[in-house]
Amino acid sequence: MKIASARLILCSPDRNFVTLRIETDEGIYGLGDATLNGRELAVAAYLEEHVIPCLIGRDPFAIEDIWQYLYRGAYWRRGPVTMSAIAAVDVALWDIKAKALDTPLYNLLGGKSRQGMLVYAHANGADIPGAIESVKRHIDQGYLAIRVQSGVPGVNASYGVPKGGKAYEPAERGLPSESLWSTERYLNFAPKLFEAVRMEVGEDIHLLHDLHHRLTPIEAARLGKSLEPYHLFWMEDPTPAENQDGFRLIRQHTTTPVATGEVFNSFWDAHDLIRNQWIDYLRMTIVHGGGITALKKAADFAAVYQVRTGFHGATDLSPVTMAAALHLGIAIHNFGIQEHMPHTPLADQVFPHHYRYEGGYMDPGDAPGLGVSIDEDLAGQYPYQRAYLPVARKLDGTLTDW
Ligand code: CS2
Ligand code: MG
Repeated sequence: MKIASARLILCSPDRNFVTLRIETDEGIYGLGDATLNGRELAVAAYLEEHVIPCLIGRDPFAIEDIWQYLYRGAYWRRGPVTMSAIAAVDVALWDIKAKALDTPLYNLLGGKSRQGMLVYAHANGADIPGAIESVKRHIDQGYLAIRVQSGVPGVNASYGVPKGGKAYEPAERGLPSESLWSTERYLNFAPKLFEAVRMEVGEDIHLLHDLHHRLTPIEAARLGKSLEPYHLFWMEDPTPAENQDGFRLIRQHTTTPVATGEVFNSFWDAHDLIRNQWIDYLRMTIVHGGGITALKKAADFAAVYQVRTGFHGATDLSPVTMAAALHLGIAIHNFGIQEHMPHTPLADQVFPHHYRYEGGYMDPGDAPGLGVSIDEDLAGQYPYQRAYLPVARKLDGTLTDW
């Protein structure tokens, strides 16, 4: 079998997605997600101009060799654009191989090592009563683990809280909006939120919280400590992770478990965090981290240190990435939890898929390959539109991490 052609499908069914379709000379095709939120066309150009020409005529079964060719062979390494492009190729090739062997992809990754995968939902509200209401709605849908975000009094737009009660979606069409942030107000508020939620839902529901890189290490340490009575499943992205030593400081002060990695694009971003046991959950994204080939290695390294996975699963990753995360997660031993932020009905229609949610768990389904296809006619009705993530400023106007 040979790779005969490859092309990109750009579409915007409620949000932008970049999808790579690789075709073989035997009629089998594979899909890979190449979406990098707010920078979509950079990855599209990288694939179109630099990667696709190198793929034609290669053996699609030689996944490791093609991965190394695109990584080492480029000379320039890492970065979200490069790694998302490599991931798109990698995932499409795994899809092809599993389809060719007529088996669900998880069987090529070791086979199922659990029946279902615990997932967490997103609850949010403009204030504490609103957040509690949202948590209860998710409990009614069977979720056993729930991330809770709430508006903070005196802060005009908190992370994870949508305008007008809609489902949270991180990108906005047009130019970036700006929001204001106050760490002081947030730090005083967050323990009150979790005290109220825990009181309302009891001890059996897992609660998670995303700090979205907004604190310094010592601020995150204070927050982790103040949240200990409410025993969170994790606090996510407590501080920017470029300086990995910051996590040592957090660890010295609190037993609240720590998750990070959604902006990492290489195993090397996580290496020190894992080998020093400064984190408990690795949240890398299949698409931005170099695909299944790269994430399987990162997960196996993490397993040695009892660090578990919590693959990023926001709506800016297409159903192709969600399927890839589910196939990998159901196979590896150190799976921890999977983020489940459902796509809009329209996005689900554009990407028909076999993965399913039931009673707090998801599974990838048993269709050969990834079990995801794309309705190109429908996709064609929703062309790409420029969109950005918001940027954040402190109350005095200083630009800060969103
Ligand atoms: C978030 C994301 O899912 C998460 O935990 O941090 O919503 C993140 O903001 C987006 O993926 C950014 O594109
Ligand atoms: Mg996050």
